[in-house]
Amino acid sequence: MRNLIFILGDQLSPDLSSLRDADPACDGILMCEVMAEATYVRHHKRKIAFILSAMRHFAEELETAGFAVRYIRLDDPDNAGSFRGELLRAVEALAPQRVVVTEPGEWRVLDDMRGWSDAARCPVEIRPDRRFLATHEEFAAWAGTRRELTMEFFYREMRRKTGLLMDGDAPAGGRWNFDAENRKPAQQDLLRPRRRQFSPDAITRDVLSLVEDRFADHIGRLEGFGFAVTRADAETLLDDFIADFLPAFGETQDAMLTSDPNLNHALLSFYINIGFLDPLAVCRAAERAYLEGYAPLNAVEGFIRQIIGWREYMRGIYWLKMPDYAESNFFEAKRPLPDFFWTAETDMACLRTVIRDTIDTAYAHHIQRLMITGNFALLAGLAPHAVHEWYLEVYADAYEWVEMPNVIGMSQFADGGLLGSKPYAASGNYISKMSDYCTGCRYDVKKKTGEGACPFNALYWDFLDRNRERLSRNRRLAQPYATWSRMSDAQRQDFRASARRFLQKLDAAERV
Ligand code: FAD
Ligand code: DLZ
Ligand code: SF4
Repeated sequence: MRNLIFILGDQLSPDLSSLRDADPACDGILMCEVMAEATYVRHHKRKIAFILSAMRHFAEELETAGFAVRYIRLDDPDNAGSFRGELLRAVEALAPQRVVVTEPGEWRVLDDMRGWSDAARCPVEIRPDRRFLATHEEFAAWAGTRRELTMEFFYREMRRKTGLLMDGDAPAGGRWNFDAENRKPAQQDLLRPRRRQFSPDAITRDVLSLVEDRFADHIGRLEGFGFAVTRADAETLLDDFIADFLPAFGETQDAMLTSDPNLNHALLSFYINIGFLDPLAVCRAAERAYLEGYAPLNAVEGFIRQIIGWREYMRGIYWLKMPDYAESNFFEAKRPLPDFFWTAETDMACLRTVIRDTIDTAYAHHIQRLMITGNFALLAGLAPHAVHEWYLEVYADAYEWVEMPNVIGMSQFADGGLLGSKPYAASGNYISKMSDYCTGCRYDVKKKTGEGACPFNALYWDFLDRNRERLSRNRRLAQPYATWSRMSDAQRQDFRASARRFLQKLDAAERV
């Protein structure tokens, strides 16, 4: 054998760099299902089932293309349990001239991978992942020239680089960013099309029973599993999104509704991150909808910005700052996550709804992740590393390169503002404005303190008060700090006492 090409579970793309010059006549493929990857955090059952089924279908695709695939299943009695162990077994069995692999999406895997060549006594070529627009070097060069790493400026570079939504050198419509038009609350829309679900085929059914059997104690439900597990089906979902949801994607991007957790979001991150959908092709499809007059500019620009802006930027930050980034803890927050993060058993309707949906579907949209669970974790002083592990565990689109900067940086401000200019901290008023959660809540969002008051209200002021040293010089927080200063001493004490009572209940594992 010439090359043994090792393909990881989130590298399911036929144009992957490790497959660039692959020749079925002399190269072989290695893919393996290993316990180490399913348990380094205790991933949601649905996430494990999705990845394993997608891997098995992709292996079939490669076999149809003529490749010999060494596919190791989780229940293979000789399974070594880890990437390294399976690589060593494969090298011993197949004696390739070299191993070729595309760089992984997580630092811990790359760190291990760097030792594979010595361990296997075989050259290992690690190729860059070309499924992103900016290379690590390009991102580092961009970052190196700036005092502040503002995403908006990076995004403009990516617009210029790709030509997406550009009229020559100028942005289409005369503005780079139409976000101001994308902050409306949502109304119930009974005509909103339903999401397509795929019935599990024989491969998926096998995987579902394997996961139920091996990971019964992991979070999540498998009933109703309807993910696409092939590239072709993921492309159908992209077509559905462009036709049915993109036109209205913009306006209600930040809104939340109890009865309609997805609104017009794409639900495509699973497929983009695993390699079924090419991010640039997704953006070109959205741009086409705009050029053909099918979707408005505010929607298409907002959508494209998430992918060539935020997604690329997050990856850039991750590789620029790892491994130290994982331990960032600007506020020195230490509190463990309350149990309700795994059970949804809380009286706070906003958290209960989002966590319940997360347990059921391994999905929540951006504002639910940022302004409900993330906001609560920030205000309640939960330890950012534990918060990061929870997000990595529960969402089916979560891989460290994208999850960690979103959690540690954007949501928890644990990097002290490298990534965001102010913490995404909000009181109940924001949640009440952008969602209908408060109408079904035991707490009263209008009540500031005392029995029955929305906990977010006191927690918000207490968070600002307790972190005054760290935050009061932040110009974007001047207004809330001025409001805090104008309050009477008694009012401030009331907020502090209310927050303290709530946090004591949390620490005592009482129901909140
Ligand atoms: P849409 O809202 O429809 O957006 C379209 C696409 O844009 C997404 O599919 C995704 O590819 C991209 N995108 C949007 N926002 C971001 C962002 N902030 N960073 C990177 N890409 C983005 N995204 C992940 O892919 N994996 C994660 O583990 C993850 N963890 C997150 C944790 C927190 C605390 C927060 C605040 C955000 C996180 N995100 C993560 C970003 C975002 O929430 C998801 O990408 C999005 O909800 C996926 O759903 P969608 O496909 O319906 O996205
Ligand atoms: C997340 C995951 C899981 C649960 N299982 C596997 C697996 O069995 N085999 C595999 O190749 N990949 C898996 N993955 C995805 C990897 O964790 C991912 O490829 C690395 O974290 C690098 O991003
Ligand atoms: Fe959440 Fe407060 Fe609204 Fe209840 S009242 S749903 S706790 S914001």
